[in-house]
Amino acid sequence: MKMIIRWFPDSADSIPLEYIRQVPGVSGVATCLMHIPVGETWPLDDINDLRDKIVAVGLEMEVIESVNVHESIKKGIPGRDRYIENYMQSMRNLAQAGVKCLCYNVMPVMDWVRSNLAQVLADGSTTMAYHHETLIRLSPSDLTNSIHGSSGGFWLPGWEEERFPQMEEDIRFYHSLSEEQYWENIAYFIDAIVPVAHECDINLAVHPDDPPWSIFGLPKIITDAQSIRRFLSLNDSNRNGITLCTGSLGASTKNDIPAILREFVSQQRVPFVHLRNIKHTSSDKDFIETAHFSNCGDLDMFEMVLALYESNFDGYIRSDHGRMIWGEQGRPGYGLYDRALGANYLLGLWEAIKKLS
Ligand code: DNO
Repeated sequence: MKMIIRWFPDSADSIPLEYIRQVPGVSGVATCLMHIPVGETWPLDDINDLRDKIVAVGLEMEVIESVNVHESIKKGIPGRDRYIENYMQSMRNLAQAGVKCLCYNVMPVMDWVRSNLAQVLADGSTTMAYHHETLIRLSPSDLTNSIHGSSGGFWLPGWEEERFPQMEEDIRFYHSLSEEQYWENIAYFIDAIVPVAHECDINLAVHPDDPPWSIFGLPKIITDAQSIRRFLSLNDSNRNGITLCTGSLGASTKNDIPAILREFVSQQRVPFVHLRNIKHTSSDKDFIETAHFSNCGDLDMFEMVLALYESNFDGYIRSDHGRMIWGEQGRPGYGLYDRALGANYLLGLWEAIKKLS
């Protein structure tokens, strides 16, 4: 098991890489190229430059999060093959630079979403919150303004500005596409990329939908154990895996996360885990992101780590979104302090379970 931390290059992160190096037990970062438009090939030289910068401070770049999937592929429209070719070439280039795991998602139009990026908690820290009724009343432009306006000068990952002008039109497009057709479009993409993953020894790790239910009438296909089973059966290779995100799946109270971890880790289909905690608030569809410690949220992190350990998990874990504490300013969810606390709490659980086993 390797503990890593997500980090964004090109001044898109408030945290110097050297600080991440100082977090005990952290071996590397999950990162990405920020300057390549969605759908274009990631050039080998740029990937190598990024890796060299990371390796120079004593960290590894074995995980990429994410190479985003062009909307044409998700829509299944003419032109998608060019973007799939580019995706495959990016995979080859990443593998050549030493990348072992590629996290991506198949959420239409937008990546994860929250209604408030800086809700003040009783202890004075701030955190991200999701309030369903508030969110669904926002128009796409209200949403993009609120995401952009309150993200401290950064945009949320997957919320690149270039997507904004098409958002309303894209949402309308999906209203006339059935969920089955959406699955077919994704299957077409998976059929193409899994053989390349084999050829270049890279593990694909799709991220579940966040939140794990439909918003704005969009298809959301990776939301629970059954849909993960279906996704993995699109191609039975264990290169076709999942990023098991406890916070995304845990937003649905119907999901038994330790059972999900045990099922898919023991099948060797989980190369990457995002471990974070959430707490439901006014209803089952409303939640805040809490500190990692079990007592702070609804998810029992001991049970999560135990499930990983007992299923012989051997991939990458990252502590996930943190609160903003100790006056830190930075990307919502991606400050250093709370994620460093989280990483060390999780490493402590792992060490204790290992020694007691
Ligand atoms: C949120 C992240 C996601 C994830 C993408 C993967 O914090 O987990 O943005 O990186 O969905 O493509």
